[in-house]
Amino acid sequence: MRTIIIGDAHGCGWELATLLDRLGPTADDQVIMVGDLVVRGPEPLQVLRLVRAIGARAVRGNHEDRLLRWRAARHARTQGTDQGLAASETRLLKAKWLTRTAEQIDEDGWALIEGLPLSLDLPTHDLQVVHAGVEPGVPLANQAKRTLLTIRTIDDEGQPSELRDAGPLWGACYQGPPHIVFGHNANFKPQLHPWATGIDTGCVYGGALTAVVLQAGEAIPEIPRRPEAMVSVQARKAYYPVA
Ligand SMILES: [Mn+2]
Repeated sequence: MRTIIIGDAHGCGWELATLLDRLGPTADDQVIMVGDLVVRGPEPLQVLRLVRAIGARAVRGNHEDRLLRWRAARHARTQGTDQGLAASETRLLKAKWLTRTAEQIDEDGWALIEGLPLSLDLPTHDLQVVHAGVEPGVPLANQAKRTLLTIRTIDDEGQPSELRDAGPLWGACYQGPPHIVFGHNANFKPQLHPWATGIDTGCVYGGALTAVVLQAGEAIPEIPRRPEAMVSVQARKAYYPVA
């Protein structure tokens, strides 16, 4: 029985299908996604259908969060109650990629997205999965939702930041247990810290889709010593420009 944790798919249906083909998960394996299943890539519906078909679990990414807010804003507009919405919410309806994705999602896809938790606990591996990360020193139950969905670094005042260059990576400042597996901060190389492992290797930007593969009861290994614990599929192309 393996645990397979997969990075940010961002609507890259071909890459996800190829990675799953290569890993061949059976009914005994559990597959977990780190969020940002969709948006920006070409095949959101295919990704959602694959996730459902293999019974994968996932955490909510900031893009799923935006999709749910988009849907609430669209609903309010349809009902004529959008005057009560904050400008930030109605602005979502003008976001091109978000809208393009949202309009393709079917009822089953919305049900899946609605049900995504902010974190998943994998006690047999002594690890937790969140989309972006955690604020070091704060218990998981007390983490701000915004932090779980968007943190990248720790700024000069010791506060969580969404920015890439506000200060050190949060994972470099964090001490477990538990180990945290996360995505969000895309880079063509995985982030390997003593207590945190980042696996968003930028598939939608032309990088790769990466999975961590753990055997039953295994903690996250030191990847450089056991490279076969990480499996990647190169993206066929860059579907979205690097910011
Ligand atoms: Mn993200």
